[in-house]
Amino acid sequence: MRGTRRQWLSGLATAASGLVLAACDQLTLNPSVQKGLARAEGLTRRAQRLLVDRTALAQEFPESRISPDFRANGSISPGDADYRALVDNGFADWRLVVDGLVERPLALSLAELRAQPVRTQVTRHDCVEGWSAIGKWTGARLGALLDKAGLKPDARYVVFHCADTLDPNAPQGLGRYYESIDLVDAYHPQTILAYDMNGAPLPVAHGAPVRLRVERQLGYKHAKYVMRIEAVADLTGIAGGKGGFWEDRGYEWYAGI
Ligand SMILES: Nc1nc2c(c(=O)[nH]1)N[C@H]1C(S)=C(S)[C@@H](COP(=O)(O)O)O[C@H]1N2
Ligand SMILES: [Mo]
Repeated sequence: MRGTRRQWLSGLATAASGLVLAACDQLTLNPSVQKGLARAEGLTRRAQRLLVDRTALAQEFPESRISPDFRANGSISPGDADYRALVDNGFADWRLVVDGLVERPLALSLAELRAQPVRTQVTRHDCVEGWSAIGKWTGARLGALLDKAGLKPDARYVVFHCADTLDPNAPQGLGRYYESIDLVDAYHPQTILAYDMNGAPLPVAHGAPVRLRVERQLGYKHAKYVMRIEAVADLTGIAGGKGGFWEDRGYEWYAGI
């Protein structure tokens, strides 16, 4: 046989790839394989759509649409002694703690928080109880704050620990409000720690000095009176283990709208 080893090798490769192609053709002609492929493709498309939807922006409105009466719900005047002391001092002693699975834990004063990357948005709040209201929110972008603290690789959720005891009859540690979101929502551009509402400092009824806005989810996810943001790998060890005050009482953890 004439020809170089290289030619022989490339001929072999061509023959082999032809075989692979033929095998693939036969496989893709097989109806049950076709069905399987179609299913896999459908799954991929659904998964992709979910992802796309989760990073999409929530609708924003012109200021003319701001509700003249934005209802306050859940805790509206926490009686917790620690919180009352903060209110009495105009929140001068308040510090937002960012800790857990982070490289550089933070403890920011309100002035320091106001100096962080900011976003303003006019959005609609939807409560599961069936009411909605539109408000203008200004606050620190959560993603930028988490980058400042430096998430460790095993961090998967952020937990918001609040100042208010919503259920005083619950056993020790289970009556405080808290919430959690995953990193997709934490880094969503509209996820902010709001300190201003409708152009004025956030009132106590709406969560002073800082409340979460996580615009792709229902009202109960929007933790008010945020004291501490904890990065965690899983939620099972916190309070009732379901990731939030209402979740521990049966609500869905992911409350997408
Ligand atoms: N800390 C805390 N956050 C909370 C609540 C609460 O009782 N305590 N209630 C939730 C619910 S059910 C809703 S609808 C909104 C109400 O926010 P608003 O008072 O600004 O209307 O806050 C959410 N965040
Ligand atoms: Mo709500």
